[in-house]
Amino acid sequence: MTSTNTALPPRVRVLVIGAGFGGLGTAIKLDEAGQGDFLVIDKGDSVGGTWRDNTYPGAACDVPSQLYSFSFAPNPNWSRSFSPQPEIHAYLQDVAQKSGVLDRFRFGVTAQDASWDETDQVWNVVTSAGTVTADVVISASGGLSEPKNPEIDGIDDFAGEIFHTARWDHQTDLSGKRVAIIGTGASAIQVIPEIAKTVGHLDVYQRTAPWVMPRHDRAYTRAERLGFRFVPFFQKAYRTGIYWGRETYVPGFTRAPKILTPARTMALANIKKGINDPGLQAKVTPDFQIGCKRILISNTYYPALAQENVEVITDGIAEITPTGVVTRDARTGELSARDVDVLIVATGFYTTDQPIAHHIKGRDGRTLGDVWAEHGMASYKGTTTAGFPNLFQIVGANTGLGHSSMVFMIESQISYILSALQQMGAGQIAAVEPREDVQAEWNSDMHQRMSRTVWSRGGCASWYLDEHGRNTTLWPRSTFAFRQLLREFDIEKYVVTSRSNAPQSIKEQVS
Ligand code: N01
Repeated sequence: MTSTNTALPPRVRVLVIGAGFGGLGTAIKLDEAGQGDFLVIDKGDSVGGTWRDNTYPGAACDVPSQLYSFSFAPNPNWSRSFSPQPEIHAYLQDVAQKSGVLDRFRFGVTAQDASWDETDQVWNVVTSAGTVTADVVISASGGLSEPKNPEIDGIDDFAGEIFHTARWDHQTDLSGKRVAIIGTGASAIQVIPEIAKTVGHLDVYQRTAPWVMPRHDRAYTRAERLGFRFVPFFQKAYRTGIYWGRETYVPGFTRAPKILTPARTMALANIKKGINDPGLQAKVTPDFQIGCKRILISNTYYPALAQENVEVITDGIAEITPTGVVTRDARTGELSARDVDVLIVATGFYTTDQPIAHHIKGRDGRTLGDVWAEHGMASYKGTTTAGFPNLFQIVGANTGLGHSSMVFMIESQISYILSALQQMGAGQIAAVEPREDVQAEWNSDMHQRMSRTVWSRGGCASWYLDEHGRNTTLWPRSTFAFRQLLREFDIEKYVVTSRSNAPQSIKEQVS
């Protein structure tokens, strides 16, 4: 799906960065609303974002695709309850083709620097293929797009093959090799059962044991698939059922972790079912409250760890040498070295310090990264940020979920942004940015709510928390509350610059 026409228009009304669920959904809805003057750029070679990039063996979604898909583009062809990555990527490519918006997508183009021009009230965005000027920038680059490599002494000197799960090297044949994987998060627990089938030996470096529940995955029956295709409302009812089922987790995460006790019981039973050895059972039993980190789902992870050719190593990694990994026993300090041919890092993504934030300069010339370095990511409704006029972020601060579909959140944000653009267009408005007091109040509410959650009180460290220990990634309420709050653009909460005043930068507040 590489765009053949790579020349960028120098001027557009809306520039969208990223062509994953967020960027593609935005483009389709802009087009539908008659706001066709937009450009979408993406550094990859097709739509899909994280579902294009994460091609590791076993990659699949842990939210059923009936819900993890656009509400406006249902797909009767999902093969299973939890779709594998290739199906999700193919779905997004299909939706993109059918929507007729791809002529405004440019692939292989990286946004390098975006700066707000206060005089002309526009964004100037320097990309790898030239500069684009836009009234509005929508950053949809995703919260899980920049792989994070571990900072371990000697890692750069490893002489074998080394790669991150999100940049899987399909040229490397793992058959019969000595392989090590660092990390036991959502990506690792999907990779491990797949590669354990063929590698000679697998060392699994576990820093923290995750909670892993059974995965109720199955192929859809022929009757179900026919129903999805031909029976009106069947698929919609199915989707609605999944949505509300998932939503019942929210009180357990946000207020009363005791509600998650049955999940804990199921996860403990999952360990016993998959592993007989009491020593290994103890090693993989988490020591924090379930829900504090993302709850994982797998039926094959524990049986894979119990295989003869797999070893779980819980000693901390002291260093990586050109030939392997050296660990240190926490009690005795004794070092042990294990040689490997291939090292896989499954160590997650930059979430609270997203690299793109360091390339977006606001009204006073500071980058989002500079502003957020002081107190952590902060925005209004996870979408707009004081000091950054006409910048909208999809999957911004405190919009992530641990229990349900991010596509639901993304669609809520798209409708909010669309409402903003409509109001700006109708009122001849040059620029909007949230009032500082409004943003401060929003974030204070977020963090007050956060203090009661299992993510803050569950006794774990996680990628949800930033370097200040604040949870700036997750949404601490129901997803329908989010949808309700973003139903319409609340312009009264914004500093508004009218077009006639724009050159003098005179701001007037509409109340
Ligand atoms: O990354 P992670 P991920 N030395 O950050 C360990 C989504 N996702 O790519 O727990 C040793 O969860 C780290 O250890 P610890 C989903 O939202 C969804 O797996 O920090 N170990 C952890 O075990 C998910 O949450 C799906 O102690 C180090 C692991 O690396 C998010 O992506 C599938 C280390 C990182 O786990 C990220 O998942 C995949 C170090 N220096 C991903 N640094 C599905 O829908 C880190 N670790 C199924």
